Amino acid sequence: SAKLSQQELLCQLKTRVPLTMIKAGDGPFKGEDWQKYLPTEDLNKKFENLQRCAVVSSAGSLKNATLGAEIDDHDAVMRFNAAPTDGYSIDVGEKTSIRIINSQLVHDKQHNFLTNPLYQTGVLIVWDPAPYKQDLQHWYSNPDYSFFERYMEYRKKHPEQLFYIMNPVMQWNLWDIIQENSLEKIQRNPPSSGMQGIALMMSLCDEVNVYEFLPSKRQSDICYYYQQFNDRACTMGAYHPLMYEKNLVKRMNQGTDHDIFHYGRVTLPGFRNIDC
Ligand code: NCC
Repeated sequence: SAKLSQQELLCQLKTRVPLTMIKAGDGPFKGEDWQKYLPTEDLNKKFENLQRCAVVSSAGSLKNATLGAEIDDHDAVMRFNAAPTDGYSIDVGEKTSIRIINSQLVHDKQHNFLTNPLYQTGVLIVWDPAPYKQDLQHWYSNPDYSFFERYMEYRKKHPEQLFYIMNPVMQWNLWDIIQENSLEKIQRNPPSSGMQGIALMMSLCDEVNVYEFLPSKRQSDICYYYQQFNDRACTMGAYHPLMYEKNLVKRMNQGTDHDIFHYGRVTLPGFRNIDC
């Protein structure tokens, strides 16, 4: 396939990966309970006109990055899964506006999702590794990790906190673009939470700074900034097509290589600022 220019690539993302959350009435998400528990407020209504946004990967290379003040200086900050700020704010900041979590975290008891205060700040968005482009009914009766019940429980306990379920169509539209722009055939596993979050923030913000998704000079085999645990696969990918995601983000980067090397920082334009 012909290699797309940066502009063409950005346009593909903008036109093919619109923000799509499950709404009451979508396919099987009908009936009284879903009516009650799915947010009625649009995510882009809640976050109208965000200017500068930060996406903070969970990478070990954020250790000793001292990027906290810079990250908190954004209008909105996105974090992932169990990534904490308490005790790490000098490196990663303390603001959390949106947290993307996978269905495994909601499902697995060990995370104490219903009660851990970590999850009670900002807007939550959960996604599940649904099968490739099946209809919602098929997914609903057979999610990768059954999380729908605990989602409702959480909503019951924390009715004030906005909490969305991502429509799987979004992750697979994104996957298509990653595959089309890679030289090899990649496995059909959904993009990482990080990559999904980047696309989502490009929908909401004028400009998106992504931290330590493309590793800086601090790159190491340490998996997370918040755990003593080494595994190269965290940065390079095993289940998720992380390496291909990172190549794509590198091609869309409007910042400098200096920014990547020193700050692990990539700068992407929001969809509003991409003319197609
Ligand atoms: O590891 P995880 O993601 O929570 O990390 C969030 C996002 O940060 C980016 N990242 C992380 C570490 C690293 N060294 N480099 C990075 O670039 C990635 O973009 C990643 O998506 C996930 O994507 O949902 C994932 O979730 C974990 C785990 O389920 C959760 O942390 C909850 O405990 C997965 N790990 C395992 O299942 C063991 C991970 O594969 C992907």
